[in-house]
Amino acid sequence: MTDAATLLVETTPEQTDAWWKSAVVYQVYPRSFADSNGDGIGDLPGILHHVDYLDELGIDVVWLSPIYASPHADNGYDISDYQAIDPSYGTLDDFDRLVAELHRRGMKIVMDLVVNHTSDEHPWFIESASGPSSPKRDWYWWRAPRPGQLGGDRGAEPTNWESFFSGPTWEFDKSSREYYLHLFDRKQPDLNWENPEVRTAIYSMMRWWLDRGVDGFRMDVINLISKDPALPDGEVQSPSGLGNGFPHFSYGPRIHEFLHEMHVEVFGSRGGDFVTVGEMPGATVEQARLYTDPVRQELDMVFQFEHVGIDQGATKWQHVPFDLLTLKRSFMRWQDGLAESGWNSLYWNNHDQPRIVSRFGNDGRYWSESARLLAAVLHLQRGTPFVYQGEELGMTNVPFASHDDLRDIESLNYVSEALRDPDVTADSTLANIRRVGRDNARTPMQWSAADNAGFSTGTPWIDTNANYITINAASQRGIAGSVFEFYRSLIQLRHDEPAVAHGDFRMLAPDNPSVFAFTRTAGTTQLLVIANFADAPTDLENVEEMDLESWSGSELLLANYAPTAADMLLRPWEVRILRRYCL
Ligand code: TEU
Ligand code: CA
Repeated sequence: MTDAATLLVETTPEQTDAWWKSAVVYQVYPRSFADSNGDGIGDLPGILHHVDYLDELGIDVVWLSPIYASPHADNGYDISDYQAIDPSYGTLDDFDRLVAELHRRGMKIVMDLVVNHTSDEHPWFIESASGPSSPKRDWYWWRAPRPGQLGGDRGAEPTNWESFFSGPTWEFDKSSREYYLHLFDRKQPDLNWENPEVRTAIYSMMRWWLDRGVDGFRMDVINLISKDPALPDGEVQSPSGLGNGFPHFSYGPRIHEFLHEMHVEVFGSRGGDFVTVGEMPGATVEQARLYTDPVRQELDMVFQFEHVGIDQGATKWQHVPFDLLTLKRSFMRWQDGLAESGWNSLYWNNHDQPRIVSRFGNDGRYWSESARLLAAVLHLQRGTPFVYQGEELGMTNVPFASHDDLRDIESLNYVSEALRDPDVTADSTLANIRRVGRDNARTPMQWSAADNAGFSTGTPWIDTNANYITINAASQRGIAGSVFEFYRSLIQLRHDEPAVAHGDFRMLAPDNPSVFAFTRTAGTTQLLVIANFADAPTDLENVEEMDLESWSGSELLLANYAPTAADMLLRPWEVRILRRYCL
């Protein structure tokens, strides 16, 4: 394996205008996008069938959540064969056809790379678990019970860490009387990246997909691949009595070395125009600047979680009321922090987050206005926007009626763990899941008002959201003022107006509790975005820095209300995007 350091100096062109900086990415969650054979599960031919729709929306890149062979304990984020398509999604031929069709229309495809862990049904783990003398034993993290403790007992785990999916991060193996590490579910054992054989196998697998025409990777929890080999206990913070291992199993001592080595070994000699985005819960601005600094050849972008954590307490299940000032301060930190080097990803939604219009908007009286406002405020920032399937239609959270409606392992594990506490009621867990559960993002795509929202002719693996009758693609495509057409216009604006991709960002009225306003400036072109994050009108006369006088005569590029004379009054959830040229 090439010595990473030597390559660093040689090969780093300044990527000022890398293609992905003016691109928009669309995330497809294959299980819930479109079912072509009536088994109730979305699949690759279903995606191929809707490439027209993606083309019409104008997106540049399709990111596919995992489609690899998997026992689906975590809906594919538990992979048992990295180079096989799961039969429920189709075949490699189906995949090749989709890649060919996307490329024919000038779109690119990004695969989900899940290499912090595999499935426990992956041959690597089966061999590793075959016994302490297995040549692949060190491909995973096996450890003896805590000294003086009996294996299998609560408290005997090698560390006291709490899993992302509740409970301890160690599973006891009776045959070898050792534990293996799983930061997520027990069916997702963590790979040991300290072992160079593991890294070599992963890099060759990635090159195999690049050879098949893939244009890049979204890298799942890539911040967890380097851990503190000493495996120290974590501080006990949560009611479960388990410890917070995050400081010990994330952003470890070799993270930059591994990311650079991966870049060199996988992309180094290919010179192709690939894109990589690393999912990095907990990443700070300072860390992101390093990971996305093109000179370092690690990642192009990261997914940071700060803005999707502002309404959460110590755990995602504890609610903190939404506060616009906190949101604005977070975006300012990231916009200013990566202004000189590095690059932001921009997202409101993905398959792990609740629907934004229900979360930060108003999915009742101002459903359409707030969905479009949220889109504009995100897409006009400096960075690469990611649209999650259904977001462009304003899909909302789901009023799950009972726990039987749920499918997500994180939520189901949360319920069983929470109900160990007699003071916790089943209803309270359901209320929390209605608010932030991941199944909110995973109900079938709402194509039309037909049965099952036009998603399937069979019984969907998870029920549709009953509001598909009114919220669906068929009732929005080509309809002026629809959420779909608003997203299409935003994406067109990013393609047509360079200031959207490259303009300097400046927040206005940062201390105003209901107005989110900022400018983007590129040369003599300046854009102004003004948004009223409230059910009540806002009079801009009382908003500092809002001298709209100087914008009179400017061009109204996009808005979610018809313009009125009273332009100093922002109506509920009103957003306007203006352009002027400062000669
Ligand atoms: O998510 C990692 C991650 O951060 C999530 O666990 C997140 O914190 C949580 O879901 C928020 O509720 C990635 C994938 O996106 C997720 O779907 C997988 O379940 C997880 O990794 C394990 O692969
Ligand atoms: Ca199917």
